[in-house]
Amino acid sequence: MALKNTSFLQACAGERPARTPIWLMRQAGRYLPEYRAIRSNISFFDLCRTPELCAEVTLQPINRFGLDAAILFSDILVVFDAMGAKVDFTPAPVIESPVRCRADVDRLTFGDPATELGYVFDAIVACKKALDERVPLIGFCGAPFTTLSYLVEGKGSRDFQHTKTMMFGEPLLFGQLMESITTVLIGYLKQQIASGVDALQIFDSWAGALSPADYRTHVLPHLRRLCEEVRGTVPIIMFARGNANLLSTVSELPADVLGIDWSIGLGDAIDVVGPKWVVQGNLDPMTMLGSREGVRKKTLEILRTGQRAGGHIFNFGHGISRYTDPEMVKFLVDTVHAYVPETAGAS
Ligand code: 1CP
Repeated sequence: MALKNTSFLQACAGERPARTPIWLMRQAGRYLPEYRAIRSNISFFDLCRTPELCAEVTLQPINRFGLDAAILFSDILVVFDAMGAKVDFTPAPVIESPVRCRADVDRLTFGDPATELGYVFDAIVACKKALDERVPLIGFCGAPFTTLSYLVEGKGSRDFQHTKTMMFGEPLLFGQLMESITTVLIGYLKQQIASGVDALQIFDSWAGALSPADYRTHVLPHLRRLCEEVRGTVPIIMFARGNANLLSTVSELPADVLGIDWSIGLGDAIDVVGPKWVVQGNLDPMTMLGSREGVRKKTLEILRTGQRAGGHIFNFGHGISRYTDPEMVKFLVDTVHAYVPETAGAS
């Protein structure tokens, strides 16, 4: 059976499908009443561990909006089930015993994701079945640094005190932990591919905590290994958020698509990474809390600018806000799909 809508995968490959494809980071989630209805009966992590419900939630935005790709409903933090770290959701994620020293690292287990995260792979199979080849399915993981930061800080952080204490104070330990995490992530993404995902996104949501020099020294080699080992069968989207000055460094990675956050104009991002890269992004998701006219204007600007890149996938520059009106999302998707590049009909 072949996919019915290939526009997203075509764009990943640097082609120009008839319509610019669109999907939205965090498209399955709290802004949707049908998601909140399911969540009212089950905890967040239990939801992640119930494949049939993951499939149902994954398909909710697909059924409503006609997006061009689905993203697996799961979380970057479930991978801790393969590392022997316990995470709670109260109501934001919290690691039970943060990992701060050598003894803490030694207590981690770094098991085989193929056996420890079976519920994720079952969810992928359930999603593919429910999607019935309508659109591709995107799998994902947190990048090594973002994953490590959660382990070390124990939760979200503003200054990354503990992560940087380890990185600058015990660079060997930091490097070993990055290496072990990366090995788990490689197995995890490979098993996602084996289970049927059509593309992968690596979320380095906390990349912006680091200077470009430290990112290059302490993070880039691990990301390179991750991309190199996983690459080949499905496209990889690399999304590093929070500091547009990291873009030129990130563009050295062997990925297929670069996610662009909203802190930089898309045109400036293309100037930095070069016209060959396929880019994904980058509407500020908070624009959706304003007027339709504002959304339309900014969306058209991004679509026009995307024509200058090696390919363009429309998305937000970070996850959708839970306060977004689903009607506005419908308006956005329709606006993107109605767009015809100015050059397309020119003689
Ligand atoms: O119902 C709820 O209250 C849970 C809210 C929620 C949802 C819907 C969380 C908790 N995670 C998710 C789903 C999720 N998370 C997806 C599903 C697919 C989709 O995009 O529709 C994905 C891809 C993620 C990835 C994720 N989780 C990231 C990377 C993306 C980003 O936003 O930067 C991060 C940082 C997380 C951690 C996380 N999980 C949940 C929350 C509230 C957070 C952030 C916590 C923090 O900043 O400390």
